[in-house]
Amino acid sequence: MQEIIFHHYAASPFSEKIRVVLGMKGLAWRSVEIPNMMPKPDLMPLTGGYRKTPVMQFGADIYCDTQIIIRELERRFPDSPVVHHGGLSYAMAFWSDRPFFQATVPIIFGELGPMIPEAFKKDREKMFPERPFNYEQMKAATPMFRDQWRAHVAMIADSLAPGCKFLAGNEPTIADAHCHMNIWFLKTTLAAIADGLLKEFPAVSSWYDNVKAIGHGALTAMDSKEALAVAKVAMSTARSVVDPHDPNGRKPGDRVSVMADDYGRDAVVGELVFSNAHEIAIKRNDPAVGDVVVHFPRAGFMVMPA
Ligand SMILES: N[C@@H](CCC(=O)N[C@@H](CS)C(=O)NCC(=O)O)C(=O)O
Repeated sequence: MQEIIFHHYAASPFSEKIRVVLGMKGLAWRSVEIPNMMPKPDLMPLTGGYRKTPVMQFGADIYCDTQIIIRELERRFPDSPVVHHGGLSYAMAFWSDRPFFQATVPIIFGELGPMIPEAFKKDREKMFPERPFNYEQMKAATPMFRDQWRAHVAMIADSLAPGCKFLAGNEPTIADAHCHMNIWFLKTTLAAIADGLLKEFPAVSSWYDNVKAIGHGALTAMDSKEALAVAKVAMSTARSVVDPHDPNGRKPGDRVSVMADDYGRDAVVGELVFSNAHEIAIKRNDPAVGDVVVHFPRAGFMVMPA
């Protein structure tokens, strides 16, 4: 069986969501530490330009975005399912990844402001070209975002049943990972602010401790160069399939460009291998890795002819 190779960094909340899923599923995985800003010289040959964190690799198959990573982990490891309410749990990811995340980020950066390195600010301005990285503005807006953050946590509080360890009972599910991510982000960067906001919700704090206790599965470090070498000798397991319902009549072999529709909109260009309502897989080549197939979710991504 191909090893799970996970490209991430410790402080990344989206990575933490996946680390928790790996823990829930009790999986062993290889951990490749990537930089928290560009350049990412050993990641770009794999993704073809997608620069966000995290990325998952199985041999010569590369998965970009937590949505498709979760789907692929469920597909490859069906004996320990964590997604029980299929479609709607992926809808819940949008809540965690967009409005809840966008309320968490300014609270953190507004507070850390002057401590943030210049290179990091410049990098994030490139990722959000329409928005300057202005921590004074973020700080000024913090009261509004604290209100938002509290409202999102209240939604979690209202979903916890007395006597249950997790949101759906005594076994963890993907809902726990989605709900945990932003609380983890605030707690690990600004514990006092998080604890102040959580005081009102003691049940959320107990639930949070239960999710934390799941751990991250069994990880062993891998050097980024080794990950490139794994891709180079592997062959993608993706098979070419025509999507009979593609609303735009795309077919295998078409050259397409895929990019996120929110931020970090770097386009990845390749030849379509297969696509369906949930996933698009494109083949590309890089001298460092040979042929690889890069997989993206459909919701939240744009596909254009290249
Ligand atoms: N929709 C993406 C969002 C990922 C994301 O925004 N990740 C942050 C880090 S947690 C990021 O890429 N930051 C810039 C970087 O790491 O270079 C996903 O679900 O994976």
